[in-house]
Amino acid sequence: MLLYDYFRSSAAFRVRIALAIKGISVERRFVHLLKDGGMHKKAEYRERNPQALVPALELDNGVTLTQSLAIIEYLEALQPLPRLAPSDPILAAKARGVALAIACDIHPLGNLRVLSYLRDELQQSEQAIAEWRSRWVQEGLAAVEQLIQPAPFCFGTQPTIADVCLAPQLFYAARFAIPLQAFPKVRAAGAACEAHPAFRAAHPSAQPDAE
Ligand SMILES: N[C@@H](CCC(=O)N[C@@H](CS)C(=O)NCC(=O)O)C(=O)O
Repeated sequence: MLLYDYFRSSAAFRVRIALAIKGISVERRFVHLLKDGGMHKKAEYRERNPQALVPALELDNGVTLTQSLAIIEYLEALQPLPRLAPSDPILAAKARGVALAIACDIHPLGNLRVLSYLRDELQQSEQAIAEWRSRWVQEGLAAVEQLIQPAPFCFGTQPTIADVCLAPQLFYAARFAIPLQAFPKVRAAGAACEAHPAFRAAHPSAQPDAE
């Protein structure tokens, strides 16, 4: 399998964490989001992912999967253990709820294309963009704070899909100095992720394309 990856991409980071937890190794091709106007916007990549977003996972039979959570579901089906969805159906739905709160309702608002639109087309200042970024991350994480039950991961002693989405969102928050003091449970789950070998291996700073 071949992962189209970019070290700083939160969505690609999720897939790298899932791969590391499951011990699945893949080849990688790096798609730089900034160089040359964005390699993800070139026809060669769009053929694989018409959304022009990283990641994508090309399977050995030539089929390409898009969307990090769909890719992770595929990996879970391919190799069920260690599970990323808790076996208890209520906990599974809660973990998925947190994953979706992050992946659907927080992350897209801070994405490169959204911020570029604010900056370049709506002529917003860097200060306005920083406020936008911080506003949606903080509002989203305030809800996540209410939803998780860290022990020490979001829903128990093992990382779930909720942690797989939370850790990259916290990396993003740290990168832009977004304050997290108001979210002690989120910070506790984040600390558990930081100490976990799979999250370390998947971390942007540990990738071959890191800058
Ligand atoms: N919902 C998608 C989000 C993918 C996504 O937004 N990827 C970002 C990097 S984290 C990207 O490629 N951004 C390029 C852009 O905004 O132009 C997923 O989970 O895979």
